Amino acid sequence: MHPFKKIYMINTAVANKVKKGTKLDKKYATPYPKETYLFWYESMLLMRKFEEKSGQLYGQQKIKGFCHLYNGQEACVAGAVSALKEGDKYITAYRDHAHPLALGTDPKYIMAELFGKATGISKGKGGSMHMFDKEKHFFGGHGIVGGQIPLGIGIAFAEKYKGTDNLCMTFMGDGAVRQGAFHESLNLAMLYKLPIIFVIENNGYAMGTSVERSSNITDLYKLGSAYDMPSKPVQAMDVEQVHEAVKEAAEKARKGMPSLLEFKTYRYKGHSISDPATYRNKEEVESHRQKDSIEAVRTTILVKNIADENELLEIEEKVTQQIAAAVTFAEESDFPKPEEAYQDVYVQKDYPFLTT
Ligand SMILES: Cc1ncc(C[n+]2csc(CCOP(=O)(O)OP(=O)(O)O)c2C)c(N)n1
Ligand SMILES: [Mg+2]
Repeated sequence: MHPFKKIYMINTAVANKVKKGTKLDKKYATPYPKETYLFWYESMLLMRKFEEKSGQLYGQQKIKGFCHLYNGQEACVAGAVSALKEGDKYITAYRDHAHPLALGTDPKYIMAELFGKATGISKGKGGSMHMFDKEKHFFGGHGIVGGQIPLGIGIAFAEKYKGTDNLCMTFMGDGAVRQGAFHESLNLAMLYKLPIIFVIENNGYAMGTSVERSSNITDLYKLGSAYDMPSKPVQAMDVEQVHEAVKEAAEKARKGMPSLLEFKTYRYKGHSISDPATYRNKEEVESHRQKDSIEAVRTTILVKNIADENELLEIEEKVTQQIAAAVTFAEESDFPKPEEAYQDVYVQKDYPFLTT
């Protein structure tokens, strides 16, 4: 379909230069397969459109309860998934729709969960904040700020104990680093040399509180230095930079060295759907939208002739259809039966301290 056998990566800044007619300097070219670019474009577009639809459905009261959208942060997950392998584990907080989408969970199960339907990925009993997918190695979906961090080191410990070469990606927000559990987990991860990558998705705010208002150190990756943990900031509106940073950290993790990555990102919507976001102005949001990761990867694909408009259009249509099918599936599914409330409370049926 396209003239190149070898595909070259260029970063967003370079793509913009080319757009303006400036000749591309060879030093910026880095090889990546076409599939990677198309994976980024498709998965990020799916996340974006899925979330936009969820927002609309919330307005129609089809989706109720808490609902935190990920718009703007898509590159954080897409770049991580493309850099890792089958068997690696993932865990995050409550802003959790995008992670299973990138891992290949059928959107219909995620949409059904948002509707609270029995066919949902957590049987309609978790809702927006509690997505799980065992097959895709996605361990949720956690509502307690920072609560997933010690669980992440537990998962990483299990991998080490079993002697696999899998790692655990442990995502958290900037607000979570103020929890003691974050520091305890970093310490233990280094002490036990666990295969883990801690990712702070620093979107600038914990609800309405900016990082500047709550943190003496605003470059949050620096917190890792107290534990001698390899730590660095990543411009996470750029999916290629995310991919590179995760790839490098994964090599370390598989050799038993944890990392802390601070993804500098931004959420376009409020903290949750009910947040009017009066703590920031339109100009601020707009300045981040200018760096939109989906637009950037689209530009790169076209400018470098990695794929043409028609191929991208096919992807866009596929995404639209997937989302329409997901909504129909969710609408047509039943709510869980009341007795379901007593099921799945404990996974281990013979747990020794259970009384009947
Ligand atoms: C232990 C705990 N304290 C407070 C809350 C209320 N709360 C929910 S989200 C949130 C902000 C967290 O922000 P951040 O970690 O930056 O994640 P983001 O929402 O930006 O993704 C707070 C304080 C909570 N869920 N858990
Ligand atoms: Mg935040």
